[in-house]
Amino acid sequence: MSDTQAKGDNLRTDGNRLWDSLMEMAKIGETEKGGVCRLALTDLDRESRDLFSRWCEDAGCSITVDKMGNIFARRPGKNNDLPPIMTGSHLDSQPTGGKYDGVYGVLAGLEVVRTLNDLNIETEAPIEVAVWTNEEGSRFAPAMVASGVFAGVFDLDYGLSRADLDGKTMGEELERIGYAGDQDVGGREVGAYFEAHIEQGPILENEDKTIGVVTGAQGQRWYEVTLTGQEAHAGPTPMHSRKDALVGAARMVGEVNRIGLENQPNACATVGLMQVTPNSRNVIPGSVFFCIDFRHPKDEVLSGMDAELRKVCADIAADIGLEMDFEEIWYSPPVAFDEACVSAVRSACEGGNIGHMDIVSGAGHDACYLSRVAPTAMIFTPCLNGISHNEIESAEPEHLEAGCNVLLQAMIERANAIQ
Ligand code: HGY
Ligand code: MN
Ligand code: MN
Repeated sequence: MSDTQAKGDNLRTDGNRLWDSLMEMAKIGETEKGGVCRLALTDLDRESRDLFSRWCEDAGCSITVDKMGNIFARRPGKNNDLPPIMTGSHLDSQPTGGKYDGVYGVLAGLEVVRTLNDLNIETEAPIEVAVWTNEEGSRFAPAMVASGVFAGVFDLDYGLSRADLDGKTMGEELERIGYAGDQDVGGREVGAYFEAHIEQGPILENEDKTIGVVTGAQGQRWYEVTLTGQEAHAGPTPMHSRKDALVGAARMVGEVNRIGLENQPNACATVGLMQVTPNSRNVIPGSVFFCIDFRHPKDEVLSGMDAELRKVCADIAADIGLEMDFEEIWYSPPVAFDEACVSAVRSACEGGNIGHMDIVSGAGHDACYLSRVAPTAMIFTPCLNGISHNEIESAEPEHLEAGCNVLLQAMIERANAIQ
């Protein structure tokens, strides 16, 4: 490795190799509309984990798996007693997810390893590429639960006991797919954590910037609500005597939306999952289960939204005569990332003459929990029309390559590889 080559600014990853890996991984769980359905701990998730692990072993990494199924591909450094410089993201997807959400961060990490190999760069500290289990929070709630256990936010029993709507637990499913690892979860030092991810919103595209220097992420609150009224015949039952659980849920959905709109700019309020029982066209719904997702960058606003939601839901349930089980199942406060890591990302953009801007993440990421146990920052790249959590999710190869180059620079700087 010549002296000039060892200088950080001109190091480049192989964008074509990264793109080919993304397209290869996208075949696992691919959907007709060009997206992926690879729910956490399904056989397809196992297939993607196996492929990633094989690629990393081919690149000379050792693989460890912890008790939450988190995978760590480790590339040794000169001094392996140093805490690793870590990157990574997730391989699980939404039911109608895209090819890049999560996968990009995992394969950008692999591309960094492959590039370091190509250039014979030996970093001072070891490098690790992580795959975090169940980041999406789609099959199992809450989201980012496995990185949360790694960061000590949740205990292991809580994590393993998370169950899907069919009652299958994460622990059972980890065993079934062969990813119930033997390593303790977390409790070890991480020198720094960087996560590359598509923005999943329209800001970078609207501002015509290639990289988002992510300074933090907004807070989230998730709720599960079960309304119980009375099933009855849709014909003979007079309107005024009904206890219609779906009417109650519909009014509450309207209030969720109103609370979101009244806390602009920035508030987000969504009901994405609803189950109606018995879900028959001529039976008054006796029971409805639905989930609420609230977000805001300011904790105090999020608390205000929370208080208002609890009141309006109680009022609606009382008005219709419904029983209501209202549970807040998850609270993840707003996060500010580490100044030194954020500036490592920013200077990597400046060094590479890459258009960039500071941005706060609207989505949650495993980096939010890693930031509790390690200096952390994220690197965003644009996605077409800001659309994500949708099979049409799309990204430009050159943007993904630029993000990977920034990741390489930031990791090398922190791994103080340049002698
Ligand atoms: O919900 C989120 O923000 C992430 O996609 N888990
Ligand atoms: Mn993601
Ligand atoms: Mn996602």
